[in-house]
Order: sequence, then structure tokens, then C-alpha cells
Amino acid sequence: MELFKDKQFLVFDGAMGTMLQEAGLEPGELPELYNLEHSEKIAQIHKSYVAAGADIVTTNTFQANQLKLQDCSYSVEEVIKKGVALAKSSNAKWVALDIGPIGKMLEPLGEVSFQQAYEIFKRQVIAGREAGADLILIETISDLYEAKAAVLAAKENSSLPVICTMTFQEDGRTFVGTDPQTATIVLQGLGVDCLGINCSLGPEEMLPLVKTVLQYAKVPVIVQSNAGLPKLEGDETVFPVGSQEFGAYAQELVKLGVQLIGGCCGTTPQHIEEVKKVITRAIPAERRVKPVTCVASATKTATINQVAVIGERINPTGKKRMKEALRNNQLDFILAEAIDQTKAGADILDVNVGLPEVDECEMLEKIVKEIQGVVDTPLQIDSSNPEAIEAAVRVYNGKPIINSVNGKKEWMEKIFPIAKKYGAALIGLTLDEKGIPETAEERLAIAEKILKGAESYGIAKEDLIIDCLVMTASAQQKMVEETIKAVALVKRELGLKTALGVSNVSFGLPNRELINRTFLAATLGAGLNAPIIDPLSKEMMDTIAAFKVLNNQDQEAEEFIKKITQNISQHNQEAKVQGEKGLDELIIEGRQGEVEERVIKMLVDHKPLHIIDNYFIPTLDKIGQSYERKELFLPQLLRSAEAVKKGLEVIKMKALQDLNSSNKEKILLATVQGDIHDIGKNIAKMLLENYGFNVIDLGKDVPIETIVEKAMEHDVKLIGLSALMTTTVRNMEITIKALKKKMPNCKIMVGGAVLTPQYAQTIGADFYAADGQAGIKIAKEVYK
Ligand code: THG
Repeated sequence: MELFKDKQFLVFDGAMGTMLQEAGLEPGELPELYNLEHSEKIAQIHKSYVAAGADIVTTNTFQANQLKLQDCSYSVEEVIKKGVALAKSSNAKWVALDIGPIGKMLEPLGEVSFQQAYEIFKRQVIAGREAGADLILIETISDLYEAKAAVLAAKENSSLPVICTMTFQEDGRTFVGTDPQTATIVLQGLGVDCLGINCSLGPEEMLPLVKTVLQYAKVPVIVQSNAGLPKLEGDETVFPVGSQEFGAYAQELVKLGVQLIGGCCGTTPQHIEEVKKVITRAIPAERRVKPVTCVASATKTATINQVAVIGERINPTGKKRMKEALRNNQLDFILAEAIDQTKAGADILDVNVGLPEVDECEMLEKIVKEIQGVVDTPLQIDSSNPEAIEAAVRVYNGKPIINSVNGKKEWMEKIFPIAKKYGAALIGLTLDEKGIPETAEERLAIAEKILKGAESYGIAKEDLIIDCLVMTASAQQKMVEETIKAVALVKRELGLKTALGVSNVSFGLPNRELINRTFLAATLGAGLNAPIIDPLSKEMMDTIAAFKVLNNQDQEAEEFIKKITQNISQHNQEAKVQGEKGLDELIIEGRQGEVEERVIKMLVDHKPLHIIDNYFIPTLDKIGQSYERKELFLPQLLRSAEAVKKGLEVIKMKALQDLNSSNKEKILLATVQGDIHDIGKNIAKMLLENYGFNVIDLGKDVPIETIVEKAMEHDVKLIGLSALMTTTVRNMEITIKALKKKMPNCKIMVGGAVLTPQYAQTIGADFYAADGQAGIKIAKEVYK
């Protein structure tokens, strides 16, 4: 980054928001409007940070996007233009255009598409560039997908340096489940000039996360922590870490190798002054980043170090059923393959949808998005169409592998730029204009050519994986040995990781599995890292497990022993239930279509309530507990919730048929504004409807005025409000106040994971409903 030409360290400024609150910003006021309405205050804060020693000041434009500004009289361009001008007026050396999250969730968690998010960021980037910002700071991002949209928007619409920092919770993950290693791997791949962590945590809590970032980041690392974890003292939020202590932490960060330090919420010019003192006398830390071959989804990084399994099953070649699914757009079948392979232990999934009659660009993009909705296994994009590859890699939330490039000049010129731009790892096939060479030495030469080419495009060596190509033993018996030799050569001579499509070897022979696994063992012995195989083949997976023991990769054979015992118990279980999955399993795995089908079947013999009480609720409880234990993350939670929703819809249809729904007691339900988690509300609704109540469901993220308006319109006696997040419980309180003002006789019950009976009382609710059953009791009470 230009900025580092003559400087090892850079000091950023501290908080803007909390400083503005001190200066009179009211809750609910948009700080960005101060650029135009109280510009002197903004200029003053910038100046105080420059005086404290900040090299870079950050514009007051965190929320200056078209969503947040839609109801006010200033355009994104006006707010940003003034914001940059005010920052420049401080005479800071550099001005960073600040870009925060858009404030709405992206698909599949929310409703904003990746492209829409990109467009929103693009407008900010262009406005900032035209106003003369020196660099772009994308910060306080929880959703890696949003970070990707923002970084692409920044890089495609400006040539300014880009810094991106994400925000982690105390459990070490972002709100949507990304860990610091994954964030670092993916952002780095996208070509940011500097990355790191900001907000939410204090310096103490950030230290372990910063260490992880430093372990993988080849670019300079930035840390902007809060002045400690905020505490509530009376009515006031207090940040406990004072400037001296903040300086001491800065010292520690510098020692670890952090090069850019500033502050987030609760920090002041005094904090920055202490940071400046530390930096002025700091000695650059020596930092050695070990190159590792990694791929990642949004919540999981797979390291290809010794052996990682790539699942081959999402590929129409030789598979009638898969071809049919692709032609008829039966995504559920394809998604089931993703789930099955993941459960069988695949580390990475190859995705190939190439069929002459299928629009590959569209299908590959779609299926990649859909697969990411059901599994967290990193993906390998397999196509011979560069446009389809780019379309899929662009919308992929993570760092994928591209399968593949080869030694042909034309091919390298097409694929390398895509891999470089999106930070994908890359499989290189050892063939070129002259075809597949016979000997191992010739294949090594092509591998070397591909490596040189990749490096000339700035692709890191560790991101290239070489496939020495498997021939069939039936037709080209002599060449099998050359493949094994080539794997060993590529490893020894070039130090590159290797992949092979193992099952090619057995075409045309009987007992293919035996041939496959014998070949697999031989190639693993030669140093193969990434076998592309069918993970549902127990023989193959067991061979790999055994190899890991022999290769000293599985310490004390722990995994192997676990696997063997699992095999035995699985075998017994299967004998019992004949392989049919329970409804609970289908929900946990997020198999929406199958949940629907199963519920339809179950309704023949069971009452709707029986299914809800004995399947939906206990399973959701179980999932909730796993979520709390961090065994699964928000995307999985939501996808199980979606599956339950599908099941509930089926039940609702049935309930509507069964009940005469005309003259019932009305209950209004809504998930409050700002909250998009409505699964609890949906269950409550089902239960209430089953007990004969007429439920008016306003949905999720419902504005306060809408709730009041609808409650009055229907003249309801009972209203149920739900909120899952601590941040939206506040809106619940405001909603209750508004309702009580207009409808003093109406009763309000509240529910949601973070609520307690005491808290429900504090915010003015009449009842606290711990779950749907409690809601029924309350409803019966109110309407008795
Ligand atoms: N190298 C790289 N990528 C590859 C290959 C490779 N991708 C595709 C292929 N080869 C590996 N993947 C598959 C996918 C499907 C099948 C084989 C390899 C397949 N197998 C059975 C068959 O051959 O009839 C069908 C199995 C079934 O009935 O389900 O179709 O070499 N980089």
C-alpha cells in the first residue's frame, strides 16, 4: 500500500459516534446528517484527533448509504462529499472514506441480494472517490458476504487502497459465524491492502483474535478496538478502558506485529494520543506468515495440508439421476448430495453442472448459492466455461477452488485473472496444446509452466494445486505408474500441493472400488493431498482414515478409532430403522422439501399438534442449544428454521381445512422492527391457530406504526410481540409504549430468547410467554 512507502506504522483516529453523543447527538439521530447540519462539530472532532497524532482520519460517513438516507433530504453524494471535505479540513495526512454495513441482512439470511449490496456500496465508493478520499475503510462488518460485496465495489470502482475490518463477538466469531482465520483468508484473497478487526470488543478480548489474523495475513494488520466492553451504569453506557491502559494494549499489539492502530466506540483523542506515543518509539516486529493452502466457506476454512477429501458427486457425468435433476431444476436432489457428502466427511465439494442443454452460467451461480445455504463445506467450482466459473466465483461467499486451468496458453490467460481477482485457489491440469504427456517428467514441466504463469499474475504459489491426471488402467495401463511418479515429482521439485480424480482409473474394469482404493493408497503414498472421490464410498474413506494413521497425521489414531466405532454403531442403527431419517434429522439438516413431504405423510396418522409438540419444538430446542454451544451458526439455525416453516405451512393448510376459522377470538402477532428472526413467532402462531384462535400475523421486522395501526383496525384484545436479539428488544419496548398509548385496554404478551419475565415487566408487557404453550395459556386467560 502506498501509505506504507515510508512508514511502518500508522495511527488511525478514534471514535466518532460516541464523541458525537457527548456533543449532543440524540438516540435515533443519524450522525451523518451532522456533516451538513452541525459541520463545525464534525470538523472539531477530526481536528482533535489530528492534534492527538492521528495520521489518518475517518470520514463521518459510516451509514451514508442509500438505505439509511432514504427518508432524509440529503443524497448519499451530498453527505459523503461534505464528509470528505470536513475530514480534509483537519489537515490530516490521509482521509479514509468510511463505509459501514448497509444495515440489512443479505441473502440467504435476509432479503438484500449480493448485487443490490454491491450497488449500494458502489455509489458510496464513487462519491468518496470523487470527493477526494485517499483510501477506503470498510468496517464493522459481521457478514463476510457483505464484506465481499463492499470490497469488490471498492476495487472495481476506484483505484484507492482498501482496508477492511470485521467485527467479532466475545465467542470469537462474527454475528453470522465467521471466524478470524476465515475472514483473513477470504478478504486477503479479494485483494484488500490491509485487514483486521474493529468494534464490539475491547483490546483485551481482541488479542487472541488478532493473533489468529496475524498468523494468516500477508498484508498489514489493523486493530481498532473499543475502549473496553461497554457497561451500563444507571442510564449511561460507560467504556471502562482509559487512555493509559489503551496505550499499554497498543504496545502489546505492536509487539505482535500490528501496524495500524486506532480506536472504535468509547475512544477519545486522549486514547489516540497514547497510541501515538507508543507508535513513535515502536520497533517493527518481525512477522513470518507461513503459506498455507486454504479454501473457505463463510464459516469454515479447510486447510489442504496433508490430505483433504474433495467430494465428486455433484457432477452429471455418468449419473442419470443427477442429469435429470439438472434438467428439471430439482435442486433438492442436488442439495441432498451436498449434505450427504458433507456428513460422510468430505472436506471440500466439487460442483459441476455442465450439461449441453443447461445454461451453465445461470445454473452454476444458482446452485453454488443454494449449496451454501445448506452446508458450510467449502466449494470447488468445476467447469470448462470461464464465464460460468467467474459468475459462480463472484457470488461465492468464501474462498473457492477453481477446477481448473491447464497448461494451454489461451486457457491460462482466461483463468488466471479470475483466480487472482477473487482470490480463488486453483487446480492446474498437466496438459497443454500437445495433449497429456506420457511421462512424469513432461507433466512436471507443464506443472512448472502453470506455476510460472500463475506467479506472473500474482497468484500465490500455495494457491496452486496440481492435478497430474489419472488415465484408465484398462486402456492406458502403463500411464498409471507415470501419474503416481508425477505426483511425487511435483511435490518434490515444485513443493506444490496435488489433486487427482481418483476414480477415473477404474473405468472399464470390474470391482472398480477395489481398483480405486488400491490406486488411492498408492497415490497417497506418493504425496497426494486432495483426492477427488466419492465420499459415500466407505472403502475409500476408510482407506484415507487408515492412511492418516500411517502417515502420522491422525495423532494416536484418535480419528481412526472414532470412525471405526462409529461405523459399528451406525451399522446397528441402520439395521433398526432401515435407513429412514427421522423428521428431526431432516430439520437439523435443513432439508426443506423432505420435511414438507414427511409432514404430509405424518398428518395421515398424527394430529398437527402432536407433530409440533413432539418433533418441531424439541428439535428446535436441540438446535437452539447447539447454537448456544457454538456447534452450529446462524446460517444453519436459519436453514433449520426454514425447514420447520415449510412443515408448518403444510400443517397450516391442514388446520385451515379442519377448522371453521370465521368467528374466533383474534390475536395479533408480530416480530418487532429490526428483527428478522420469526421462527418463535411462527410456532406460537401455529399453536394458537390449532387452539382455535384467529391469528393476524404481521410478519417480521414490522414497523411500530404498522403494529399500532393494525391492532386498532382489528380491535384486538391480545397482541404477541417477539424479538430474538438484544438489540431489538429496545424496539419491543417502544412498540409496547405506542400500543398502550392508543389502546390502553389491550393486553400484550412478549417472547424471545433474550427476554426474561423480569425484563418483560420492565418494558411494560402484561405477560411473558416462555414458549408457544405459554402463549396458549395466556390467550385462554385473556379470552376466558
Ligand atoms: N481431475 C479434476 N477434476 C475432475 C476429475 C479429474 N472432475 C471430474 C472427475 N475427474 C472427477 N469426478 C467424478 C465425478 C463423477 C464420476 C467420476 C468422477 C462418476 N463416477 C461413476 C461412473 O464413472 O460411472 C458413476 C458413479 C455413480 O453411479 O454414482 O460418474 O480427474 N481436477
